[in-house]
Amino acid sequence: SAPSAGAVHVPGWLDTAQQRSIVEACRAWAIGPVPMRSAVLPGGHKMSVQTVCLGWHWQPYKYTRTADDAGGGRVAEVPDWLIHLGRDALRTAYFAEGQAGYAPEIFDPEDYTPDTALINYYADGAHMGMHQDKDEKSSAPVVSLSIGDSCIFRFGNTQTRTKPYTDLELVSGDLFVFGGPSRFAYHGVPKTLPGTADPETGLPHGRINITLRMTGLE
Ligand code: MD3
Ligand code: FE
Repeated sequence: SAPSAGAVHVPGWLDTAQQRSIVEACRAWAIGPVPMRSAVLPGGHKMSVQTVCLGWHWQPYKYTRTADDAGGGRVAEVPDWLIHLGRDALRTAYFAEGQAGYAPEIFDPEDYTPDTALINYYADGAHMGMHQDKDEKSSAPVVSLSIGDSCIFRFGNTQTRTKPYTDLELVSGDLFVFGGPSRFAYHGVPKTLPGTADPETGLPHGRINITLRMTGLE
């Protein structure tokens, strides 16, 4: 379905086996070369979400090659299989026949080479406030994959962090693509729904969200 131009939700896009292998990869990335951590905002607030990055290291509000706020190491590369999964996500979201979000003008999947992936882990009680993703120097779509506990995802507008917004549930296996005008919309995760994860994915507790992005940096 398409709540706004360029935003396409594909429920249940990843099957259980795919989710299980992604969870396994995330468990390895969470350990190193740069360990998963809660980023600290410039005002001193420590985010409740924990993040590990691939390709580029995100810290509020910039991308660096080395994790100078987390030990100084260099983050792991984005693996080819994840880049290919991102292209496949765009093909599904924008090009699939009969797809409500059909919008081939937004971005050609064959040109999609995400150079960073942010892996967010939500333990029970973690949330993410309303924000825009503006640290990338590219308007290429963001691909979002959800695994584990369901969450309430709040999708807003490009002007303010307040209403109007739409709350929807993201479930394990869901794909969401944010391109075109939706790319710079405010969004957040007011809460997860603990106890809703299927242990068959390898993540019995908590929620993982992976976003693939093109930073436009070199
Ligand atoms: C809409 N993550 O990492 S994913 C983030 O579930 C982030 O962890 C949330 O917001 C999460 O920055 C939401 C959905 C999402 C991701 C990026 C977007 C929605 C977006 C960028 C632009 C517009
Ligand atoms: Fe975001």
